[in-house]
Amino acid sequence: MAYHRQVLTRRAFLAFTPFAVSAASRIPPPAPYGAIPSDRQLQWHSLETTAFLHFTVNTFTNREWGLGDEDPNIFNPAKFDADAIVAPLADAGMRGVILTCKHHDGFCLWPTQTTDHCVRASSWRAGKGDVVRDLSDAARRRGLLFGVYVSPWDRNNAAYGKPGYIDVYRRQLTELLTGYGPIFEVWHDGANGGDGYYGGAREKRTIDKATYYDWPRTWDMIRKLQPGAVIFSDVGPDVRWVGNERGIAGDPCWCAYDPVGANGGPASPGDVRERESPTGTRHGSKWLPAECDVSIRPGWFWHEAENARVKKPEQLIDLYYKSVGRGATLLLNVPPNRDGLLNAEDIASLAKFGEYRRATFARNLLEHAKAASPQVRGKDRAFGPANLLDGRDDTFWAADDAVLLAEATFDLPRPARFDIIRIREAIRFGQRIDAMGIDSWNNGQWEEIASASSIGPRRLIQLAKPITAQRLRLRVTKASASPALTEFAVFG
Ligand code: FUL
Repeated sequence: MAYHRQVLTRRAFLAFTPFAVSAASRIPPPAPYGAIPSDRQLQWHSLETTAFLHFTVNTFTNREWGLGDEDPNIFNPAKFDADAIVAPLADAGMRGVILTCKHHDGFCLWPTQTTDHCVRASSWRAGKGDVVRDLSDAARRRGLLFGVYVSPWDRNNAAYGKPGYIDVYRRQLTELLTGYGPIFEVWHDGANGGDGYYGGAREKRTIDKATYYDWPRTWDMIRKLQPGAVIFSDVGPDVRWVGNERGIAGDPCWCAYDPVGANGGPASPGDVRERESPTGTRHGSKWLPAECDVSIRPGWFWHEAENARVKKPEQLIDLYYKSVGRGATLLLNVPPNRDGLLNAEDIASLAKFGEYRRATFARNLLEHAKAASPQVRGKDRAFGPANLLDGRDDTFWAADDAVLLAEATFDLPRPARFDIIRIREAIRFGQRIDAMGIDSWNNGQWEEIASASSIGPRRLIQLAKPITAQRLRLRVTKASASPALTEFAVFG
């Protein structure tokens, strides 16, 4: 519910703010440049970090990809507790959680009507359990959004590779999108086709990735059932895979992207020229921002042998800067174990990661600075640089249409010591800035302390060492349209 309310608020805001600004100032906001985000994408950008839960029969067989011939009875997480799984994720600052409702093995974590290969056939809770129900409820109780991973590839289903399976897949999606409240993201994996059990056939089935799934119809169906949900795949249509499973975005990382198939033809989920996914397409035609999926462990599923190889808090922090800090979203996988709980090692890392984020980003040290700029749109305070410091994302500093290079200065009452800089563009007007620099006033002159290319929804810059400054300057050094920025912040 909360999610829909937020979407509506955002929509109302998008509809009215430009008029409100222009009525007050008689100066309209800038016209959008190039591709722009939809409401659902704007909402998704604001999440920053979300969690992935890989959980299925593999957790019990110690595999990464199940064959599809597993006995449902092996799925028996005796101490499964959805609230206990969600709590450490929420404490770490995760704003949503995506569950592998069905992985490639085809085992469904909810009592689906489409197959017997599901929790109903397992001895867990005498066949009455529903992992999707418990986790979606627990997520909402903690204020997290809920999303679904539903593998297109199904190594259990006898119809996989034949036309009939597409109907099964759509019915599975329909059950998940109509029975579990608001869904914020639908995740389509790119791994498609190969060896499997396939109802006992035990053979290799290859599909034509471009045509088999008829993706446009499935996406249409998702739009109708959950209009607020973003759809993820190698090619979107809302969120793109970043091109690696290490959690690292490109630098630059542009929000626009025009995917091309591996062989230069049309792209589809599972068939994309991966080398372009990390950076996107600078002047691409679609707003298709990157999501960085990565596991806290070497594998996606829980394996006893990997308990000692859980990423340390410092590694998670580093990944945060290399994903969220480059304008992407971090989707961090934390797999439940055979008890149906998170492991102590994973919880410990998450806790420190959360503490770091809360402590570091608590307060913009520039909050009381005096901001000035010679380039203010229509010389109107409604577009002045003070908007960069007010902690709101509906106000912004903007220049006149013909002005591509702009600068703003910030004078603090007292020197501040900081080592992190955060900048955000007002992305509802598109990604306009190509490069910028940040200077500090030092011994009577400006000295560049940082620079960056793509900004988009967010750019975080870590300085090599903390600096102390009382006067700072932000310079847009290259732009494709007059700059519009919503935040400039420093943290120590
Ligand atoms: C991959 C899958 O094959 C992995 O098992 C995992 O689910 C990962 C997130 O996507 O393509």
